[in-house]
Amino acid sequence: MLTPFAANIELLTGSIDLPEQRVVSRTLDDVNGIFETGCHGSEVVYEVFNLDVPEINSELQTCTTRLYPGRVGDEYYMTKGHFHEVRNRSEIYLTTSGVGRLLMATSSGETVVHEMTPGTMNYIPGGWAHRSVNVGSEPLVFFAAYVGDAGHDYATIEKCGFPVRVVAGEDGPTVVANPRYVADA
Ligand code: M6P
Ligand code: ZN
Repeated sequence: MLTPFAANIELLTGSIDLPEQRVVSRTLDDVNGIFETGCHGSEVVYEVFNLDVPEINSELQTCTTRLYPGRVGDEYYMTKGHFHEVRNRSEIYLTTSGVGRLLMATSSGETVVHEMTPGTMNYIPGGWAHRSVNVGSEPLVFFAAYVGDAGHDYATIEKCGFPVRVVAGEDGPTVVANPRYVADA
């Protein structure tokens, strides 16, 4: 049985005050291929601060994400995006700083896009891939909690892409169809 724990999260940055965290940092080199245009370099696009617990379905994994502002071509910085390996596992996000869009898609291509602003709680049901996009000029920071054994399936998104992209349009962030998307057969 786990011992209860508590953490203090800095809402503007997503920093967590516990030493036991596992930090994942993704650079432009790491995310090359997710944008229409290729991207290279050591600039950090986002960081994830994970408080790991056993990967079982009776526990909840929690983490914060700090997604920096920036663009590759006309697309805003975004996360790689994933399905859960155990497809029916759900997740919730709570945005604490910045402005973003949460892209969600099923394997057949049904798509839902929701806003992320401080105070927004997004519920991601099982079966929906998810990717977050920073459409603002400050870091987009959000807290996430998901079922312990969910796992991350990145391969399906790498193969199929997402049905939509978010690009900087004349009137601001615009959701457009991704012509290169293929539904997961
Ligand atoms: C959220 C959660 C994490 C995820 C992170 C970055 O915090 O969904 O599980 O790792 O976003 O997204 P990705 O793993 O797709 O790069
Ligand atoms: Zn997830």
